Amino acid sequence: MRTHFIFLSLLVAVYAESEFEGDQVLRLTPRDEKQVSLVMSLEDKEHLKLDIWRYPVKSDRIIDVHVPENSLQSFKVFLEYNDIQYSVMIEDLQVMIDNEKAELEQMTMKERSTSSFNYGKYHTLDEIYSWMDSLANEFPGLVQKQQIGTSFEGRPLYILKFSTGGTGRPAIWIDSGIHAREWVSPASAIWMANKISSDYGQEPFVTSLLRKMDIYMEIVVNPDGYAYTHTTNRLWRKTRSTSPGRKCVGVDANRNFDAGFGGPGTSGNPCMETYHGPYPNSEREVAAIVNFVQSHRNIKSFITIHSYSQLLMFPFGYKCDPPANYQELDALATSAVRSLATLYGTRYRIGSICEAIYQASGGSIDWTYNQGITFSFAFELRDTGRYGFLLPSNQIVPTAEETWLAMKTIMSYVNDRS
Ligand code: 0X9
Ligand code: ZN
Repeated sequence: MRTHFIFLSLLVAVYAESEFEGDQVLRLTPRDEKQVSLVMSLEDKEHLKLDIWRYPVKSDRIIDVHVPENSLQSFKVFLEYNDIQYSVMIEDLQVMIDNEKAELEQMTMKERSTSSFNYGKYHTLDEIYSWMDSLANEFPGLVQKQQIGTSFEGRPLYILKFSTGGTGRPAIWIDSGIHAREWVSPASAIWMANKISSDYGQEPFVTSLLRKMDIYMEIVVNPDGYAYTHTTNRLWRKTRSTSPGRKCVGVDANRNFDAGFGGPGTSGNPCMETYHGPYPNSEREVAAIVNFVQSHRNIKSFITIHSYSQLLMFPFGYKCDPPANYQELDALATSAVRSLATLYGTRYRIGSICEAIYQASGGSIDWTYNQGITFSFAFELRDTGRYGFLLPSNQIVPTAEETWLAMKTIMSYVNDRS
C-alpha cells in the first residue's frame, strides 16, 4: 500500500514536472483577416488543445499560440496548407519553465540568507501574503490589509488600503493577478505598493495624492489559480472552481463580470481558457470585487493589470461603441504610454478593447465603466512575446518602474478631477 502510494506520488510528480515537454509557442503572422479567421476557427477544436497566448490586434494580426506536442504536426500542416506564415517563438516550453524554476530556487536560497523581501523575484502566495503583513506593520498609519472575501478553495482575498485618513475619500482601485499565469502582474503591483508606501511623505506626487485620495490594491485576485501555477501547472489561467456535472475546472474570471456576459470573445465550454462560467459573478473572486465596488461608491478609477502584449486599453470590450469620454480616455492613455516609454523605451499600444484590440465580453473594466467609473483601464505588461507569460525575473523591477510612470499619469489626472 505504502510503496503503491510512493509510486503514485512519484508518477504524479514526474507528470507534473514535464507536462509541457515538446510543446511549442508559435508566432503566426496571418496575411489578412481571412487567415486570421481560419486560425481562430481552430480555437474551439477541443482535441487540438490550442492555447492562444496573444490574440490578433487589429493593427498587426500577430497570433501567439501554445501548441501541445501532440498537435504540433497537424497544426503545422494546417498552417502550411493554408499558406499562413509562422515562426517558432519558444522551442520547448518545458525547458523554459524548468529554467525559470531553477532560477527561482536559487534566488529563494539567497533570499533566505538576507531575510529581506526581494522585489526582483517571483513569489509564492504565502510569501506575498506575509509580505502584506510586513508592509502593513512597517507603515501602520498608511497601509491596512483587509479581507474582502474568500476564494473557491477557501483562501482569503485581501486588499491593501492606502489611506491617510478621512472617510469616503475618492479612491483608485488597482488589481493584478486575475489571470494566474501572468506572474509579472502581481510582481509589479507588489513593487508599486512598496513604492507608494515609501514615497508617502518623501515624494510630492504620492504625498499630495494620498492627502486627497485613497488607493485600494488587490494584488492577487485569483489566489487559487496563482497557488496552482506554483505547485502544479505554470500556465494555469482560470479560477479553480468546479460544480457538479462540470467537466473541467475553472472559469476565466475576466469573462465572468456582468457586462455583455457570454458575448463575443468568451466560451460556454468549461474546458476552454475563456469559459465565462455558469452565470455572472459566479466566481467568488469576482463577486468579492463587485461587492466591494458597489459598497464603495467613491471609486473614481479602476485599473486592472495583466500581461502580456504591452497594451493600455479602455472600454468597451463587449461592444464596439466608443465610451462617452472616448476622446479623454484616448488622450490620457496616449500620454500615459508616452511617459512609460521615457524610462527604457518600451513601446505600448493603446485603444479601446474592441476597436484596437479584440472583442472580449464579461471583463472587469467594462462592468466598472458601466457602474460609472469612467477612468477604467486595463494594462497588458511586458513583453511582446519573446518570453510571454514566462518573463524572466530580471525584468520585474524595470517593468514595474516604467508601468509606475503610466500609473502616475493616470492617477494624477484623476486626482485633479476628483
Ligand atoms: O483577454 C483578457 O482578459 C485580457 N488579455 S489576457 O491575455 N491577459 O488574458 C484582456 C483584458 C481586456 N479587458 C477586457 N476583456 N474587458
Ligand atoms: Zn490576463
